[in-house]
Amino acid sequence: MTDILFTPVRLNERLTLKNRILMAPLTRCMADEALVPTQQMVDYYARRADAGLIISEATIIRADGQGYPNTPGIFTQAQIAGWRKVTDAVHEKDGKIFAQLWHTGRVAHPHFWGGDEVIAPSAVGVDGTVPRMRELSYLVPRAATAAEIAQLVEDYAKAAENAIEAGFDGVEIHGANGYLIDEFLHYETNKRDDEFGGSPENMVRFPLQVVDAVIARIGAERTALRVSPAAYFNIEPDTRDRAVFDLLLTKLDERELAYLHGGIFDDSVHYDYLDGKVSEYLRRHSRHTLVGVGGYTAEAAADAISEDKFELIAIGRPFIANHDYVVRVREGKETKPYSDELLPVLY
Ligand code: FNR
Ligand code: 8K6
Repeated sequence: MTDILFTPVRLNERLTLKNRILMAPLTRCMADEALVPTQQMVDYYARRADAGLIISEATIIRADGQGYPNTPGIFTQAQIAGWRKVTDAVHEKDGKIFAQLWHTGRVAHPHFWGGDEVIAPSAVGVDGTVPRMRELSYLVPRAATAAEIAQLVEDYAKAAENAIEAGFDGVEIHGANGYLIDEFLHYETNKRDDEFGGSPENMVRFPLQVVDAVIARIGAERTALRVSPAAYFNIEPDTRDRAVFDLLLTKLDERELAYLHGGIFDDSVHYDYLDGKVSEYLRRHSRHTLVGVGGYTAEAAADAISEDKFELIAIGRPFIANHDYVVRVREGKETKPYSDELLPVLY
């Protein structure tokens, strides 16, 4: 029984979702050379407009936030105009769509914007090479100065404003998966000894400044956040991170976010230092509307929502394999399995 997935949810005065199935943010590397969404992307998102909410693929807030080829941006007029076609097509089909705002921090590569350095909280490099571009090794970043951090906060706020101009219903700040914001929240990547590092109070400062700047620009009803309390991707866990996330979630409870979203690929994993799964940890420490994600079938998601483990479910890989995922679930039809071979084609 998946009926509960098809009950509407009121997030706040501005936003009510027609069902509880969110399309998870999914990087597809299909924007054009100017990082503008293409007509193919318009069609891809429009075909999935029956989701309660689409979260766009991660979209960079400025040129030096790029870490993968052909990821879209939202910092030029051409990019805003390209996204406007996507949001119009989704709205035409009675859908809703948020933009996921992204800066990859130390996972960025200057190859993409023709620079020569990368900035991050601290000069700690990530191992390895850019996916699909094996010749590009990651650089050791330079620690951002306080003035650069202030500029980043402003650039997130400006990107949020641009997203509204492009017709998005709101934004999800990408604070997960080892990218810039997440790098401030973990001891492996944050070794600063100024007001942005060294203690939980200091480590949550930049993430909260971004949240507050975005809220000030576009309103809390249209602002959401994704976080990864369990470091599992691009970053090494440290048990001291727990206190940072405890504080972050306490402080977020003083704000009114549209929702809080866990950043995880497999929510069945138990993390000792979180005393449970990511969704369980977030549920215990936050009063916000929670999005569960990570390896869920529709049936498992419906059970979890019935048991009040979270209110909304984000579906990632199955939405790549099934543009008609929502219809298939509603009609009790089988869904096609995901495989990585589906990634090179948008349909
Ligand atoms: C992702 N994921 C992801 N997460 C994110 O916050 N921003 C992004 O742009 C992407 N991009 C992305 C691309 C691809 C190809 C995959 C498979 C995943 C993670 C995604 O949102 C989700 O958390 C996971 O896929 C787990 O959910 P499923 O796939 O098990 O439903
Ligand atoms: C967020 C943008 C990422 C760009 C490409 C992402 C592709 C991800 C493909 C799957 C990666 C799985 C990583 C899972 C790690 C789990 C470790 C326990």
